[in-house]
Parts: sequence; C-alpha cells; structure tokens
Amino acid sequence: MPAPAPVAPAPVTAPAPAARQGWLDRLKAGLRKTGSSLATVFTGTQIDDALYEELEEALLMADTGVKATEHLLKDLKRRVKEAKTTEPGQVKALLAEAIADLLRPLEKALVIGEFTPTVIMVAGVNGAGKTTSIGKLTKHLANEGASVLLAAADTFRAAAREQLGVWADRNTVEIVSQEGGDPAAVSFDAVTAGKARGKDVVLVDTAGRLPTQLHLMEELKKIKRVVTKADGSAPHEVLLVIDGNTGQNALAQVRSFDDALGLTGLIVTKLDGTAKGGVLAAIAQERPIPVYFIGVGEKLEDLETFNAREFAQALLS
Ligand SMILES: Nc1nc2c(ncn2[C@@H]2O[C@H](COP(=O)(O)OP(=O)(O)O)[C@@H](O)[C@H]2O)c(=O)[nH]1
Ligand SMILES: [Mg+2]
Repeated sequence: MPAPAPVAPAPVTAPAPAARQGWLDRLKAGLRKTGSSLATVFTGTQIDDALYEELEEALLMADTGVKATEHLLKDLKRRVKEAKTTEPGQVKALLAEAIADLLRPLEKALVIGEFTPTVIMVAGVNGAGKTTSIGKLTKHLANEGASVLLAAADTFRAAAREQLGVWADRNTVEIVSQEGGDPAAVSFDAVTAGKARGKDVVLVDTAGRLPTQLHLMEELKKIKRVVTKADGSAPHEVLLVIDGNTGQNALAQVRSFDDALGLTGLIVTKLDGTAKGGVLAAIAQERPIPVYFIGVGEKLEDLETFNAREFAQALLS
C-alpha cells in the first residue's frame, strides 16, 4: 500500500460562515448565565462609582479573579475617559472591547501537518470532558481529511476504553487499546503504530487525575517521556481539558498541569450553563496558555475554535 500523501501544515479552522453563525448563537445561549449578571450592571442611567462597584462584584462572581478584574476595571475607565462616554450602554460595548483585548493572547489555532503524525496528548481531571472532546476533535480533523489514530491510555477503567471505542467507531478511525495495560506502554504502541501507518494525528486519551495525586502526575510525566522515546519530536501538543464550571479551580489546574507537563494548549468545556465564564479572563491574566477549543454542549458540533472577540461579544450580548 502506498504511503498516503502528508497533509500540509494547516490550522484546524473554523467552519463556513453559516455554520459559524449557528455556533455563535449556541455560544451566546451557553454564556447567558455568566453574561446576565454582567449585563444588569449597565441598565442604570449613570456612569458612577456605583456602576464600577457593581461591575467589580459581577466580574468577581463570574470567577474572573482579582487580578484580571482589577486590570479590566482600570482599562475600562481609561476607555470611558478617552471616548468621553456618558451612556452606560456604551460602557458595556467598551467592556466587550477590553475583554476581547485581554483574551486575544489565548487565540491560537491548533496546527497539524508539520509532523507526521502530530502527536497530541490530552490530560485533565476526571469528568472534565477529555474523552468527549477527543471524540469531537477527531470528527473535526477527519472532516478536514486528516487520518486519526486514537490511543486509549485511560487504562484504569474498562468503561473508559469502551467510551473512546464508541467515538472511534462513530468516526471510523482506528484505536490502540489494551486490556489492563500500562498507559505509557499503550501510548508508546500508539505512536509507533501512528508512524508505521502514516497517520496524520495520534490523539492520546489519559485517565483523569487531580494535581494533588502526585503519583498520578508522575505517571503522566512518564507517558510524556515514553511518547518522546517512540518519536523524538513528540508529543507536539500537550493539551489540558478544563471544565468551565469549576471557575478558579480550573485556573489552579492550569497552573499545576503546566508546571508538571509544559502545556501547549487548553480545551475549555461546559461553558454552557455556567456562571463562571470569567475564568478565561483569569487564565489570560495569570497563565496565558492558548485556548484551542471551547465546548458549549454535549453534541458533536458543540466544540469550536476560540475567538476572543466572539467570546467577549457573546458574553455581553
Ligand atoms: N454540557 C456539557 N457537557 C459536556 C461538555 N463536554 C463534555 N461534557 C459531558 O461531561 C461528561 C464527562 O465527559 P468525559 O468526556 O467522559 O470526561 P473525561 O472524564 O474528562 O474523559 C460527559 O457526560 C460529557 O457528555 C460540554 O462542553 N458541555
Ligand atoms: Mg475519559
């Protein structure tokens, strides 16, 4: 069998404008809980200290964190002064711009095709949405013509292997899985197989763990080392999946996993129905790791590329 032609390096892009509009509506709906308390701040008739105090409180309640809240208030006051704004409604629009500017460093596309395969390791706490996001991402990649191999390195529970297997079947991609196997060994086999079979992407699903479970964090480091043994340039991406509902706790996870593994990107899930969507601002302020994708639901199409302006506007719409 001839080796498949390598895909040229390309960002995993956003869908066509019509589909993007549908996504924007879902994003707005998803962020409504976070946004509604922010929006009520601007329903008064004056721009006064009370407005800024209310805004500070609303930002903190949305888990924006003290530092990012301080930064946003200062930046907003400067913008209000510059624009000589007198309408609270206009202040809201200026806040959207301030938030977009703060979040912009998080905007980055996941690029595949530079390496064959591009090896992507996925980590996070239990239930954050790792396996679901991998399933959605596989679909995304397959749509763009990339061949994907899944590695079931969450070997603790049979159910976890089966869950990934369902996503593999649904997307008709291959999976490397081993009953009761060692997660590092499964990852090694998958990367080796990905190279031999000329796959474009190998996605490694790992078991959930807390940063405080030091032996499990060591295991994760071992998986990373062993992946490098299978392919000297891998892993090309180390992604952390965080549950947007966990607010400031998610920020703590970003810090710990980054210290342990050196993260290259984030996937933020469950932004639908959360009142803590401000956490992205806290991440931008304190540990600006690119957000490749955000999730606003359980369906396949509910994972999309992150855009700072869209996010800020959806938040304050
Ligand atoms: N509402 C919502 N649920 C999600 C999202 N992403 C994942 N989930 C759900 O979260 C639960 C845990 O997901 P799973 O992928 O198994 O988490 P894992 O333990 O990190 O692999 C499942 O019920 C998913 O359907 C999201 O963006 N929004
Ligand atoms: Mg899982």
